Amino acid sequence: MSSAATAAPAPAARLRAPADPALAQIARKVEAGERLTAADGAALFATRDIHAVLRMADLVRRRLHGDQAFFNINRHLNYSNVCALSCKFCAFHRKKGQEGAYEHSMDDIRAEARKARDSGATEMHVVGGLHPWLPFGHYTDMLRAIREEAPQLHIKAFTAVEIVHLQRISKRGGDGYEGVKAVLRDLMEAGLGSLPGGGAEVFDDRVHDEAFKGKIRSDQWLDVHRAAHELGLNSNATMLYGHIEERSERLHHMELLRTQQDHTLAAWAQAQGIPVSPDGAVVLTGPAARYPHERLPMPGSRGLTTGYFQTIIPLPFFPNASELEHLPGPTGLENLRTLAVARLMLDNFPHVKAFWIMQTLPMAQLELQAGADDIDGTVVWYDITKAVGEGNHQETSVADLKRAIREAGFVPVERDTLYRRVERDGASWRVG
Ligand code: V47
Repeated sequence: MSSAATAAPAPAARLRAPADPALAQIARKVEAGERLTAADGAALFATRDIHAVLRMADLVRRRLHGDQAFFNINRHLNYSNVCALSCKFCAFHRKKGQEGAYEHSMDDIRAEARKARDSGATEMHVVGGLHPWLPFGHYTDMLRAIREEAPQLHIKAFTAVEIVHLQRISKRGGDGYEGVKAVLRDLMEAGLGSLPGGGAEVFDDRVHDEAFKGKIRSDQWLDVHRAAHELGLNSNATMLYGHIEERSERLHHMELLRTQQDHTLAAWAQAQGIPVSPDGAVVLTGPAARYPHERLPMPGSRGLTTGYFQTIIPLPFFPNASELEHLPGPTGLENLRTLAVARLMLDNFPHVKAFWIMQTLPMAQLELQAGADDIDGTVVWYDITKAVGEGNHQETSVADLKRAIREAGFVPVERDTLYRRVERDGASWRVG
């Protein structure tokens, strides 16, 4: 199979000795491709030797992806901001009838899909609030409308909390896990191609109860993604940081994701001859000589009968206009460090995304050198977070994305949602 992920890897590299002796053993583990513990993660967060942390993350990133950096041509569609919840960190939600509340009509959605198709986009990322009274059929109609207008477009839609909301309103298949699966099947039948990583926030009950009470908890979020994976859908995971959570809670979040991914990838790893440690750890790492087949899970990989988590996306908290506006939000250094720690701890996630909309493009460029291999895409419209003074037209051209990637020292690779290389001739494209 030809794919971006099977390109020749960078040769195995050695790390310069960290200035902080507390990092020496961690650096040795990273070089050897061994799993890091939560205590290692805490040391990576605590050290003043930030350069050593970034170098370790860069080594892992280059071992997986060489000098490739991924982007896509996509469009985000926030179909409605009307939401039954009132999460404190969120400036997007409105109540029905409140100033600024909106619901895009089916005609608007069709028009967006046509624009996406005509501009050669490969993906439509569709999420919204938990609308209190739109019926389930509205969501399947929305997917069908997009598919009718733009059959080639991959539809990545609905965060886990939206899926649970749809399960409740559809009353399909009961309240539990089977009900989630029934809803996902209906959505897949209507055109759903994968799940985005949103709504995970931070997997911690204290933070949940303080900042996003009413949202599903971590176990339900993880179950929705497990159900999606069992049905063959790929998905992503986010982590919203820099608000009221502790760094230890970020590490716990990463550990829960990592454990679930271990279970998901176990059969694939065995089929590929990738060692699975006695405690079940599947570490995706080089050098390539240790992995004679494919080094990364990709659609169609041998032994892969389910979907899996593709990408971890650390999201820096934007305080503007939220109920937590008094908080300062994370600094640039904290953004770099958190992304690097995510690359190091989430050793079984193929990709780490620096979402330029929230990180900013200059920050995403730096993060490519700190563990990120993806910066998301052209986006066009984005309503969930806005840079100060900006509206929801937040678009970057392909030329700017490529320039940012090249300037950071990497080779831009256009990918589709599933990280397959895209071959393009203007607005027409195919997976290579
Ligand atoms: O779920 C909301 C977060 C997420 C704020 O899967 C905020 O490829 C920061 O999930 N400050 C939506 N973050 C975005 C998202 C996403 C983005 C790009 C790519 C993918 C992917 C997923 O944004 C929400 C929530 O966690 N969010 N408010 C805020 N004030």
